[in-house]
Amino acid sequence: MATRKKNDRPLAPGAPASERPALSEPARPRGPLPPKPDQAGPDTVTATGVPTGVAPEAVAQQGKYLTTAHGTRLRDSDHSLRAGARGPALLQDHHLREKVSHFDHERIPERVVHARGAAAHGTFVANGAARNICAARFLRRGASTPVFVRFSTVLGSRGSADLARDTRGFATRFYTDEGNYDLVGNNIPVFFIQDGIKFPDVIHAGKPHPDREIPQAQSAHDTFWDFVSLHTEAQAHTIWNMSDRGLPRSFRTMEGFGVHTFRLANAKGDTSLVKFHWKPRLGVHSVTWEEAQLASGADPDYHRRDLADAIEAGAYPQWDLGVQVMPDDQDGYYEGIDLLDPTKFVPEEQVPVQVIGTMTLDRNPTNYFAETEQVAFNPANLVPGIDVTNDPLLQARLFSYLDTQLTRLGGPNWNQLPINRAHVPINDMLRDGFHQSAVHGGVAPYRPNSLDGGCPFTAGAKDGAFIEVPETVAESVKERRAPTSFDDHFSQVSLFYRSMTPVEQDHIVAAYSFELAKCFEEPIRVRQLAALANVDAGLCARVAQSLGLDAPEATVPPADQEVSPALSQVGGRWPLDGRQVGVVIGEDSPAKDVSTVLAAFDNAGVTPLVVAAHGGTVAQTTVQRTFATAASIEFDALVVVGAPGPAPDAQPSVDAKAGAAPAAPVDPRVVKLLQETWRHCKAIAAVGDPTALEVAGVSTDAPGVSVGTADEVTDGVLAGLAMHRAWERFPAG
Ligand code: HDE
Repeated sequence: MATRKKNDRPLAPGAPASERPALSEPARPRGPLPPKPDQAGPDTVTATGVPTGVAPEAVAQQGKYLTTAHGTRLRDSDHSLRAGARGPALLQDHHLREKVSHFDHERIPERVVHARGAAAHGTFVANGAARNICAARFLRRGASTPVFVRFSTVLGSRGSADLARDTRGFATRFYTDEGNYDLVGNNIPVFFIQDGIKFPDVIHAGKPHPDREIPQAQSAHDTFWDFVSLHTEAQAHTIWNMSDRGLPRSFRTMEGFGVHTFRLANAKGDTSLVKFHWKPRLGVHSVTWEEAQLASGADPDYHRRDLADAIEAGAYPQWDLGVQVMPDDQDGYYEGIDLLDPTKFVPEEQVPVQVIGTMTLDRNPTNYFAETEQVAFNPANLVPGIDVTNDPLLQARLFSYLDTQLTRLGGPNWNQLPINRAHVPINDMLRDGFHQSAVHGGVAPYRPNSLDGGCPFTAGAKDGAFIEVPETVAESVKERRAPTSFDDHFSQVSLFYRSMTPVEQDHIVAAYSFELAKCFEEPIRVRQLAALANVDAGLCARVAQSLGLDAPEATVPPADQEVSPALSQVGGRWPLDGRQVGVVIGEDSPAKDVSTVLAAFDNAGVTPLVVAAHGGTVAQTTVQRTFATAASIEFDALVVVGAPGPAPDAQPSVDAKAGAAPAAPVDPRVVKLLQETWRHCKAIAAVGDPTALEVAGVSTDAPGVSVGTADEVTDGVLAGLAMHRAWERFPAG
């Protein structure tokens, strides 16, 4: 119960106003209240990385004795309490009921989109380049801010495969000293729709068919293409999905984009409009469609494993955060591009990306559920200096992310979960609700109040308050209408296709051909071809030919012929950190050559994985993969040292005496590894004996293939890895 202050007087019913206590609020803030439990930092080091004084084992449940949820030590957790060893279980068994009942409720609803994801902790360090345009303190030169990043696919369920052709989420939380800032972006800079009211439509169309719930995690089906061919503003995003961007090699090799235009304000209140970009230090790389399909079977956790393994190996992925800065004349256009239309991007040749800081991910989550699953991002989590614009897609997101957590995380207090807590004191007046873990002090969670000394007080600009940028709202007519500039659905789609290299265009043609061939309804294929005719006549003709349909004529005037080379991801030489090379050896492989190859890769920061016929030791080397467990998709290059030999269990055929062919000279599983590596245009090498390559049909003088001494071939492989793929070989039969 509240303690009354000395000068408080109970108000007599009907007392004249002159006798009532003064109603004015206290005018000055008093010192801070003692911290409430929910204001303390997260209980575990995993959410903050900062010691909290709470022993980790106290919350990690790694203490000495097993207890019930209420702390009573247990003697037995393996047998239920029964009426005799062979008798019925007793209702009295509290531990049985507690254990099974808790298990029954272990699952929470998965995210309605972006259900499948993987995450990591890290740090963002600002270089100060944003000082003239943004007042946010975490962008000051040298400021170091803890971050948590979750990458995801969009369409698939939580248990779906990582390498589905899809957009990837790239959501970053900055735990700044002004509160949480969430940059909830994607690996594609444009979106399917221009207005958030269409989001349920595009997602319903992309998710599995409602009758049989197939197909899982993919867009190659009728409802998706039905929608995007009818709602042609979706073509902007769809072509990125059909390009190599839909199949990242790794989360570490993806760009990230804020998508919308945001408004930055500096300390003087001057504003500018920006697009956010994350640029991976390792470059942007993808896998081929065949690899994606193989990975979906052989290793559905391909991206999740890659991220965790790289961090564990010390190959910490890094991204530079950059901004394209446009003047804010409050009409939202820049040289003919509508910056409020999220289906449009600003070519980097037109407005260069300026780097404002670098993010390093260096710590894997301790517990997937507590951190990766329970993290709840929200584009409305902004800090002073960063504000939203009137992009109608962003405006709807400002509502959706808070709303969805009420169901997914079971109530309004999800922001108290360790991974969601800001690393600053929280002084809200939100109270009660499911799973309230704070024990709030005070008696006056309302404003104005006098009983808690008027606390908490509102802050002014000088105290670091978030103040919306004053913006003149140009149109004041209440209406459901898009501006006419939103009607251009094709010009940038054409620009994107034209800017691709020939091999990237081949991939796009193949992707449309595959996806549309998976559609049952011919009118949908025909309608999508009509959309492609407005993108590029050549693209349309090639897809039409593959489908066995006629290519229609364009219905919109042709776009201009400019290109944006920055859109292509082919070319350049890139760091090798965390790349993996398969090293196939046999009993007769010279141990010296094997150790030379392994040492060279180790020194280059590349992880060699030794593959042999059986586990244990072969050629004095520890084996990491056998012919049965190795899959080409986990290697960025393949080296065969000496002759790997025939299958170890290959027996002479019973017909051998009758003159049948002898056992194959190279194990067929090695041949398959080589053939796939060849088709996927990865570097291949043989130390000494090239027999295995020849048996597999690998042309030894093709780009990206080297045969020679251990030193020669490792140089060749490292050069091939730096270029990612020898695309000259594509398509390789
Ligand atoms: Fe999201 N989106 N979204 N989205 N989104 C969610 O929030 C939504 C959009 C993005 O790793 C949900 O907590 C609406 C654009 C990412 O936890 C939900 C609209 C972009 C993630 C939601 C959009 C995104 C989400 C599902 C149209 C790129 C995963 C669970 C107005 C800029 C975050 C959740 C994570 C997640 C709604 C459009 C990115 C339902 C209504 C555009 C990366 O609130």
